[in-house]
Amino acid sequence: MAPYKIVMVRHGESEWNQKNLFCGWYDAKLSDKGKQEACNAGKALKDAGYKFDLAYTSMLTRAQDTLQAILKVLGQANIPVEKTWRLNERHYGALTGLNKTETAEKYGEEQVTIWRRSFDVPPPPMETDHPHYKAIVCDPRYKKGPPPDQFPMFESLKLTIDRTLPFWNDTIVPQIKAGKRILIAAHGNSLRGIVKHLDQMDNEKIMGLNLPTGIPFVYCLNEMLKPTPGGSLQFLGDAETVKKAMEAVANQGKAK
Ligand code: DG2
Repeated sequence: MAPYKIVMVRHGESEWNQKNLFCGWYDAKLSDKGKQEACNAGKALKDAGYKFDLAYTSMLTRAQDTLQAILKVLGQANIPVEKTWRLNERHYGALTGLNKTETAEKYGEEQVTIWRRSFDVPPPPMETDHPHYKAIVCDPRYKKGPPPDQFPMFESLKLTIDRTLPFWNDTIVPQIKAGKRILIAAHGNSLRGIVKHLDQMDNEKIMGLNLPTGIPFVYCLNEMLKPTPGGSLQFLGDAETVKKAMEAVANQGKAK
């Protein structure tokens, strides 16, 4: 048996996922479907016998509400939860609030795929006159971090990984090694960064990974915290449903 196991989940569908808008650091709420997905994730974990000692999530409501819904179903609403901006979604810069299909129609599907899935090409920066600039930058939840000189105005996957991995290495890894059973509720791209790291995926391969909303996935790790054979990215859901959900995420950036 693998010595360590960790469970991660992308939040349930948000109201902005539903409208197909680039969301990033905008604090969209869960849609009704997303709330149901979060409860279903809790049921799937309960049926599989999971219990947790600790949970981690981002500063964003959609991930926090997903986590709470899951913990409620598990009867574990009181376990310690740490929230950090380091698990936030990647910052989508100037694209924040734009419709993904309309953006593909305007700039081309190829450009949108580069913005959504390339490793190190960032979206254009969010300028101070962007309609959501103030709501994000002046949000009191960020008083304790990131420091003003590190507050992102855009992020590629690479930049997202650069701020997520220190938290993984310095905070989560010691708890895994201490034998704590951990659940992380976060976002499509902050989790893609962790998956890339764990599976040592190259920059090309990570482009093809689209994480579905609200379907928990498990990693079984050895003493070196490397995935055991067959222990990578095991979704708690039937293979066909997961495949379709992943394809649907990939297709969000297609023109009509
Ligand atoms: C989505 C991911 O983030 O979008 O920011 O629009 O996981 O918080 O819903 P999430 C967003 P894509 O990278 O899949 O376009």
